[in-house]
Amino acid sequence: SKGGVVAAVDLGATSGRVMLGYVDGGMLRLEPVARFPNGPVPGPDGGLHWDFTTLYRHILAGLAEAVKREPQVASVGIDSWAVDYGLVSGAELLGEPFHYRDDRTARGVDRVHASVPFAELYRRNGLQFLPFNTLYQYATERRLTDADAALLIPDLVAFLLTGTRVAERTNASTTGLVDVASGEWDLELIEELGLPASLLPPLVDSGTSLGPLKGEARERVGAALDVIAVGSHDTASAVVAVPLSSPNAAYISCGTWGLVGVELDAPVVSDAAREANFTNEGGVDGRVRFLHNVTGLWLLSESVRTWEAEDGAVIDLPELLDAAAAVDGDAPLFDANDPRLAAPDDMPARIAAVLELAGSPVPSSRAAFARTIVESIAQAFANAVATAGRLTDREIDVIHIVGGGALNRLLCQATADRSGLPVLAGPVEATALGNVLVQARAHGWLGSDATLETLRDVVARSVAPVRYEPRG
Ligand code: LFR
Repeated sequence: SKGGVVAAVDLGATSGRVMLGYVDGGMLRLEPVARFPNGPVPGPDGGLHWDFTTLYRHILAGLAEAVKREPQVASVGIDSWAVDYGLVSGAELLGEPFHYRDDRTARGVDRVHASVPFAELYRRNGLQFLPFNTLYQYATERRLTDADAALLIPDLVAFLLTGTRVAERTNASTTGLVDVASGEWDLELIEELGLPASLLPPLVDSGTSLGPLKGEARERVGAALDVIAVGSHDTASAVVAVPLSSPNAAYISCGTWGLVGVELDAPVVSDAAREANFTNEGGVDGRVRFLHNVTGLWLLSESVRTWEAEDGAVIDLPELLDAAAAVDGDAPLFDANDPRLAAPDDMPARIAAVLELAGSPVPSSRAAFARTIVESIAQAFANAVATAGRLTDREIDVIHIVGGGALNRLLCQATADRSGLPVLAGPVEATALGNVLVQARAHGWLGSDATLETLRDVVARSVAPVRYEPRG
């Protein structure tokens, strides 16, 4: 049967990777090629930015290594976290992109809501309120008039590689400027907000070829690889690779964030959905990712980062989680989505302050602290699953956890226990798998009429999930 090999670039908030994906006989296998760190960096303006220049260098080096290992590689797809963008003028990037955790967004929220109230925005763009949604960032952006395009991170990478300027639809849906009903730029809204529509490139669906690598990129990588638009929002690619085992399954894509929800054919923008802060993000093939952002492993990774700085030594995470699992008694809980925990640095102190203010005991050991974090995330997951079921009139009967969180056994078991539902954990690399599968389909390797269900069958055949039963 048909098959081949493609490359996937997957950029997360704490690390990026380049992988090779082998598709053959309806099976799929990933091979890691390069992994590099990522995170917020202070800029000369005092703001929080991404070091995109370094990320891009890693991407080129990773792709060069992929081509060296596998000269037959047919194409590359790029996905990343959502909402953030780079401004370009001609071929030049105008400064390092802002990080969505930069606090300028608060000003943007006030400005946007002063011209278009949130309830109206929700009816039009279907997005849950997150202070960093791109439209709020644009409202504070000083350099818009210097630019001739605003490109979301994966589109920016694709542009630097190929010279093609597009906005891939799944990620564009997170800007807040796409009409949730039509899937097109909401030109009226863009005008009401005083934003230049000319900065926004044409929307394309995943599966679209953006052309071959050009110029310096082609030289550095050593091949004229074709770039194919995938579900360029990492969460959209992850949802492609959830091996949904029931029509009433919920999913949690768990990394830095825990994206908790269900897949729908049509958006739900009811008052109840708005009040529960559920989003209608664009999925691959026009599906709707009806979900809620829960602050996920960010709480743990930021705590670990603080402790490592205190110790001047690396912490073994599996060991810490084993110790956390062994802690006796009820762990005190806090609201994982507390906005006071959104910014980087001093996470243990800030969680302790939140617990104290609520009159809860503050865990005295790191193990007990980790336990409290994981149980609080699991409780927020269980609540969001229940809400997703209520808002869509579904009797949720199983939860799939994909992404790095699927490796966290304490979190998976706690989610099963707190929701009363079985948890199926895996695949861990769902995002890269979804990226690869959309490319494989574009090459015709999965048959001429492959649907998302066909793609999920490939995942189900290739990766066996780990099952966690709820304990009474
Ligand atoms: C996950 C994710 C979420 C998005 C957040 C910020 O990596 O893409 O879906 O809300 O990051 O971009």
